[in-house]
Order: sequence, then structure tokens, then C-alpha cells
Amino acid sequence: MPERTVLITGASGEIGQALIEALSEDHQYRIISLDLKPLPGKLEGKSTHITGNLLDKGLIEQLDKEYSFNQIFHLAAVLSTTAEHNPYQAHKINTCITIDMLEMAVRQSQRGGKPVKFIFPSSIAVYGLPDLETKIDLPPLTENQWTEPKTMYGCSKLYCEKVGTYYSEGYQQLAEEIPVRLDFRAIRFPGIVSAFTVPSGGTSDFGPEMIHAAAQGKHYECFVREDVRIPFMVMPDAVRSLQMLANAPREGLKQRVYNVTSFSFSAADFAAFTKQGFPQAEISFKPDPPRQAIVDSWPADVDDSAARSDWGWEALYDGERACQEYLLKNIKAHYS
Ligand code: AKB
Repeated sequence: MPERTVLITGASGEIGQALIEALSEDHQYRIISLDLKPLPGKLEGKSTHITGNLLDKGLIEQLDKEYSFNQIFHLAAVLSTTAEHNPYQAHKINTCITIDMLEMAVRQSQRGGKPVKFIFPSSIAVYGLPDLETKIDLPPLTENQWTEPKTMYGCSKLYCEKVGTYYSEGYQQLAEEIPVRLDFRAIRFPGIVSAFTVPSGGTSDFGPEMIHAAAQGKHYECFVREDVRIPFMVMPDAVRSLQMLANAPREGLKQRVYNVTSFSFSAADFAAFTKQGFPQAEISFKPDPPRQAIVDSWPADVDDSAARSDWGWEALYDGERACQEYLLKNIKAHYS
């Protein structure tokens, strides 16, 4: 009998699908998933899926009435490139929906007399470096350095980190009796690479796009320079980090927002690994200046020592293992 009811929004996206797979292996969870799109057939039976738009407030009210959640993984968002094409819509999806979800979670915390855990995927897009020279000279960034985002996506992630922290620590602070609040926990992800799905609308997508194109025998024109470097992580580590943070005892957590990382790769590193697995791969580089500028404003590496010391985080896949044992093998099988 499941003991915990978990809500996953944005469930049909890359992380959502992988998280449903992982959580459904552990039978203590009853999973409610939600997305604009249905889930792919392979996930059938693993969750109770609701197809709907969270901009429709009636939907959040209905969720609130029908379920009592112990944990909410609020993954629904538009990524950085898509957000730049329609910043106002991105604001509504990335921030207005998040605050409505926080409102529901705090109501549920108060009703149940216990904090609902609200797990939020943030991003390296909250950082914003002024120029390439600064980026090249910097050591890995901690959570509080250079949080000067250059994109609507980065602004909205940073705002949600702050407002989620507020709902956990300051909400109704003037009330006579401090109410039960929620328990917000955020992970700042680097670019994520999955062997089974291709991201859409991100600016770190050049890595996964390159490998998936090669596996399908397609030419790939990379939209950033060969030397550009940012941190990455493969999907199994990303999902593990969400589960680890969600399960970490509250007393050990000294902050609410944590960096996690695994390996730092340049576009040229991705191309070299792709060619090891697919020697016929055709890769060319034609930087798109606005997207290049976004990636140049993100750090080459981040410092995840707080996650390591507070909740025992450690990536299982470094760059070599990620490519050899996870990406190349699974991508080949996936497209064969
Ligand atoms: C994006 O490129 O928008 C995302 C991210 C770095 O958060 N993958």
C-alpha cells in the first residue's frame, strides 16, 4: 500500500519521464503526474496521469480538493531558448504557475499539520557572467556568486528559488501564531543529457542534440563555438539528485538551494566523444550569436560542495563514464 502521494508536474518532459520510472520502482509512492501532453506509452500504469494546463487555476483547485500530497516535484517550465521567444508567456508559466503551486502546497501543509516537501529544479541559468574573460578566469561558482541572470528563464528560476524559500521561512510571518509552512528544496541543474529523450527549447541542448543526431546518421550544425564550456550531468544522476534531496533529513540541510554537477564539457569535447561512438558523425560549428551569448554568461563549472556535505551528493557518472557506459551504449540501442 503506497504511503506517500507524490505530484509530478511537467511529467511528460525529459526529467519527468525519468522520475516517474525511478519513483514507480519504489512501491511506497502513489504517483500523480500532470502535463499538457499525455505520457508516452512506456509509462502507462506507472502513475495516475492528468492532462491539463496549470495556467487554468481550476486545475490546481481540483488537485487540491482531490489529493493530499506529501511531496511535489514541480518540473513544469519552459526552457531558456523558448522563453526568450516569448518572455511574458514564459514568466506566466515559470513563475505565476509556481506561486500558485506554492499556495496549494502551503494550504495542504496547514491542513495536514505537516510541511509538504516542494522540490524545484532550478538551473545554472540563474548565473550571469558579464563577459567571456570573467567566465574563463573563474573558479567553480558557489550558490551565491554571480546570480545576475541574463535570460527570462534565469530570472524566473532565481525568483522561484527566493519565493520558495520565503514560503518555507517567511510566509505569514506577521500572524499571531506562525503557521505550518512548506518545505522548499531546490537543485540548480547543469545541462542534462539523456540517452532516451532529446530536450527541446534549452540552450544547453547542443550536447544532447549532437549525440542524438549522430546516432540517427544526421548532420549536426552546432549553434555554439567549439571552446564553449558548461557543466553537464546525465539523467540518472539528475534523477538521483532529486530523490536524494527529497529524502534528506531536514536537520542536515543548511540551505534551501543547492548546486549539483558532474562534469564540465566544451562543445568540442562533446564532438570528440560523439565521434568515438559514431566515427561517421558529421558535426559542423556555426555559432548563433544570441544563443552563444547566453551560454557564455553561464559558468564553466559550479561548486557543489554544499550538496556533498549536507546530503551526501556525489555524481556517479563523470564525463568518461557518462559517455562510455550510459550515453553511447544506450543511444545506439535506442535507435537501432
Ligand atoms: C536550458 O538550456 O534552458 C536548460 C538549463 C541549462 O537549465 N537546459
